[in-house]
Amino acid sequence: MTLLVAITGWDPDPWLDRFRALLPDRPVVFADAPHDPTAIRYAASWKHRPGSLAGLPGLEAIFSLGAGVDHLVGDPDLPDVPVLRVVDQDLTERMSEYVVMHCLMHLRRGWLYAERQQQGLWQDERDQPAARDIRVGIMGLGILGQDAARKLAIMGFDVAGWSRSPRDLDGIPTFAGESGVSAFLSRTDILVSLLPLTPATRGLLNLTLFRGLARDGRLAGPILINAGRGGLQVEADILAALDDGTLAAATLDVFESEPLPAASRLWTHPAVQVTPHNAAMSDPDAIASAIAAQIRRHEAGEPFRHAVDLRRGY
Ligand code: NDP
Ligand code: OXD
Repeated sequence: MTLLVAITGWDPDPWLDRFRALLPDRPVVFADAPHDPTAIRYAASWKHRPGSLAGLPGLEAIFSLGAGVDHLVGDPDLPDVPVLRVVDQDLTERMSEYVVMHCLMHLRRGWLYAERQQQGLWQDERDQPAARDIRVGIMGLGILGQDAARKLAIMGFDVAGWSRSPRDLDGIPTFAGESGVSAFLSRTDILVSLLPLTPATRGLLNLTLFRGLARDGRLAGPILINAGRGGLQVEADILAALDDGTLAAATLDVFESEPLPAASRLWTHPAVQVTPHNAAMSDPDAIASAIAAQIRRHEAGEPFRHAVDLRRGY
């Protein structure tokens, strides 16, 4: 009944501690430590080494430690067992905090005033649109996109959303698929990406798409916020769009290559805010509890929740 914890890029110790406390009736082993592959029933992964979950004959399920599962789907040797993703209130609320905060920072020119304070400058901007004047478009209306949309609407933003299949969100206009994308973009001043990375979404945030954003808004120009995945964006296109005015600013939490390379111009571009892929961190307390509950439910004969559709990629 052993749980294998396969993590790279994060400190595994808090995860091992939480799982051991929550599942005291079974061994919990770190993938890089010696262990008996035949004893493993469950694996909990964050960017496990590709191939390292193969050769576990008793494996019954793989749990992602994050909401995104591209790190799992990308492993060509992933065993054919259910893959379960994180759906957790703690993570969802963290993402909505990030999205609302950055929309408000752009609306209220938070970075401009921080800069002016550094210069000892008492100077305000007379043109101050309200949230209701700003159209926010959310790409991805899943667990995270829906929560962010509702919270932005509470703040007064004029919110709409876009997804693969049609979604019905109380009072929030929605658009779907390729046929809905241009109408969605043309009513968007701040574009928020909360999409998963799949073959269909890779490179979607590119110059052609940015050119479809609204040009008649109350901000200095369209703004991009990407907290989905770095593979969604074409960074050379973001820089080109910022340089030629197609975009006025960008907040980026995720990057084509992470950590963002020191040589990237995104670090120093005056219109870019960089955060280190922490828009919604996976809290070991919250996520390990949710996974332990899934294991107990499964062992009581109940179905797993939040299974990933591997063909769809999310
Ligand atoms: P969900 O699976 O709940 O939702 C995904 C949404 O994206 C759905 O609305 C889906 O459409 C839509 N979508 C998928 N493919 C397409 C497509 N080709 N065209 C249009 N819409 C598409 O995911 P979550 O909301 O839980 O998470 C979203 C992503 O956020 C994660 O995959 C991860 O990459 C990222 N993330 C980032 C974090 C960070 O710290 N930066 C933290 C956590 C997650 P439909 O509704 O039709 O299925
Ligand atoms: C996630 C992430 O997918 O942290 O949860 O990016």
